[in-house]
Amino acid sequence: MAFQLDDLPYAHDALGPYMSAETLEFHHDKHHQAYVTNGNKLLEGSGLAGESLEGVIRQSFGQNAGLFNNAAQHYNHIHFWRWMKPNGGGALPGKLATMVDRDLGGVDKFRADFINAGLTQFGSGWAWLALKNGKLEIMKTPNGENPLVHGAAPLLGADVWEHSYYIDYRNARPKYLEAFFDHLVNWEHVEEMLEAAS
Ligand code: MN3
Repeated sequence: MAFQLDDLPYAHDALGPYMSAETLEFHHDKHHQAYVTNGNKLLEGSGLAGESLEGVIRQSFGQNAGLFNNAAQHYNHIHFWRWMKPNGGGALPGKLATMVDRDLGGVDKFRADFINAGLTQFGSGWAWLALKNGKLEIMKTPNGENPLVHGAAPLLGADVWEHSYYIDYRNARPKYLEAFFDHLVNWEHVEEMLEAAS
């Protein structure tokens, strides 16, 4: 199965003013495309070409760094585009809200801890809401790594590579993460991934 880049699920200028068309033109059309192009080259002859994307990620982790980085970033970005929507943010859907109260101390603490995970990820990486052993957890990972290789299911990820925010926020990663959580997150897609994982 070759990797392919799908179109964004909205127009490039649909997430303004929180994420600009210029950011999405670079991030989706160039960065994500590069993960797809390089991943396909590395998939050839890897012995994993028949696997699902998740299978490639799990089996290349710790074994084939080049393929893992590109395949994991492909997966992360497929969902990253769907984890955002125009006029996002707002109230959490019912099942997610109940589990956030139970496992993460309520939505305000979840917001603070998720943003803090993104702030304290030194260098490039991701902040995550994940489901592990039936409970919600906040995680952070370097580079392209994601919860799939840590026995967990990713439910929401914030890309904290500089390419995700430098055009719009320069070095202000906190402002980017606050805008992401408050104005961009597509909580319905998070709830769908929670349903699929539980
Ligand atoms: Mn990125």
